[in-house]
Amino acid sequence: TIDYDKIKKASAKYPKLKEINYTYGTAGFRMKAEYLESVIFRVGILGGLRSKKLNSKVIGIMITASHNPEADNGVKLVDPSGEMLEQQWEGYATQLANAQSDDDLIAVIKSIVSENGIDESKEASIVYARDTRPSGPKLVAALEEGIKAINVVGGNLGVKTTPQLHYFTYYLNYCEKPTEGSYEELADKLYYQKFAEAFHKAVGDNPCLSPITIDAANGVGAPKLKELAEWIDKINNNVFEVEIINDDIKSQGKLNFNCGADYVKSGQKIPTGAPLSVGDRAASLDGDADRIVFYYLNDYDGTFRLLDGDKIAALAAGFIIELVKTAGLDINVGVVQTAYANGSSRAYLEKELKVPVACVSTGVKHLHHKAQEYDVGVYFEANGHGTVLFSPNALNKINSAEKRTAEQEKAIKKLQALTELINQTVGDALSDLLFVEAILINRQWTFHQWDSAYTDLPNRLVKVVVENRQIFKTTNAEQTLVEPKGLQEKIDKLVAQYKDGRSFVRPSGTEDVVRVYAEASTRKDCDELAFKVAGLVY
Ligand code: NG1
Ligand code: ZN
Repeated sequence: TIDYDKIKKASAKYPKLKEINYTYGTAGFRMKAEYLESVIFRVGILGGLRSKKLNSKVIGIMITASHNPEADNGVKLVDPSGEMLEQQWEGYATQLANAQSDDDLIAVIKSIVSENGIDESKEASIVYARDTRPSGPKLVAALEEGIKAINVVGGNLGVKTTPQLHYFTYYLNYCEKPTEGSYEELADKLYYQKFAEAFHKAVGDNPCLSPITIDAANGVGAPKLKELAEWIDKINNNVFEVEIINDDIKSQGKLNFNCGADYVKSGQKIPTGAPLSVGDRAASLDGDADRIVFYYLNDYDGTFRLLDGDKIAALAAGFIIELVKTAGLDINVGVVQTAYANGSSRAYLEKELKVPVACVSTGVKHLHHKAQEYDVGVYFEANGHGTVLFSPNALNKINSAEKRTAEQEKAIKKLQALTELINQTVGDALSDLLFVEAILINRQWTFHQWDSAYTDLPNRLVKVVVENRQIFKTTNAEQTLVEPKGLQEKIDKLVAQYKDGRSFVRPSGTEDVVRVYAEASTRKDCDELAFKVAGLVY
């Protein structure tokens, strides 16, 4: 049961910083690490309440600030299925974090208990992990105090990628509960085993491609990818050759610094420590290994070519559609994007692949939920975060399909392998890496061949610091401003002056800025459009 005195006593050690107003946003709580101790203590309590509410199912908690600077940190909760925390509970998280005193905290807990009819006597359990940030251990200690205060069983997974935590949370709830071994080791072992085996199945006996260089952003992806690659080699060491760079997780100040997926995507340039030559293949992970972007140098002029989330979605959708057709299955495939997807990618998907494309608001949960509406839902944010969801209906059809010809049988087996190779709980840089590599191996494609499906329109994303970003209100999957009044009309007028022009403005959910996105048929036009729209906002 819940011992409110015990919570109150424990909470006294983690007083809320008076002047800060916390918000559980798109990526949970995220800010300078020193402001987070009280919040994370309280998140431990919230995890316990959520587990009790869901009949003792295991809740996941991840301590990370992803691609943000090393001095930042953050925390988010993961629901039993491995998905993000349900929206209504984000509100509870914000309420708990902002309770000013220990008494206020108790009052908020009691109100959550009564609003949800929570049975206080229910058992509860939580698994938690952190990335490699130096502030991690101290924050884990605060989390453990919160977990203890509400009398919940906690399983420390140690240092993990965000997607590993999601996957293990799902595993504990929906697969066989392990009876021996430490959770910390199992969360690695079960993960490596699953994805290494699925990779081999998906690759079949196709010849392997040239080595790939992975920039691990000096984060947790480095040691995890190294171990995963060893598992792959143990089965057959002739299939996948990876060289990991920016793998220094010991030195301070290196995490995400001038490297990683976010640096490469926003700057459209090579990370430091990556001497890239024409003919090389490379990719960058972010600090918690849930995003990946690929790149190479063009062989005729040596220019930098980015293969971002949109390109991954096009590759994945194209291959899956082909397999479904060959297999003769009645399965619909859809792609979900945000407004940041390049206009050319959308045109390619709709006109060439003839696949329905939905556009939703920024934030993984919006994409994930929309993707669940299709038999097979492919979703990727342009920044490289995404996955493919196979619905129970699709899995059923794939697993019970009649195999009339050898060709059909091959296509069905391949589809089966792909359903196992993609981490369906959340976007996962390591699983996505293997998924992309498996498709390229099947197709025997170079990066250039993959890239040639369509050419990105020149685009620009700029941040504008404004006095109050809350006054910017949007509709139409964030592509149209309803407030401040009159601003959208001005943007429309500007956009109309440029060939293939498109631009939209929205407040960021993770930073105190307004983002302006623009694309147009030439680099010059695009930059001019972005600059002019930013001028309207400022
Ligand atoms: P905001 O700050 O709301 O634009 C950013 C990314 C999202 C997503 C979230 C969560 C862009 C333009 N926005 O959101 O795609 O990754 O962070 O981390 O890349
Ligand atoms: Zn991340």
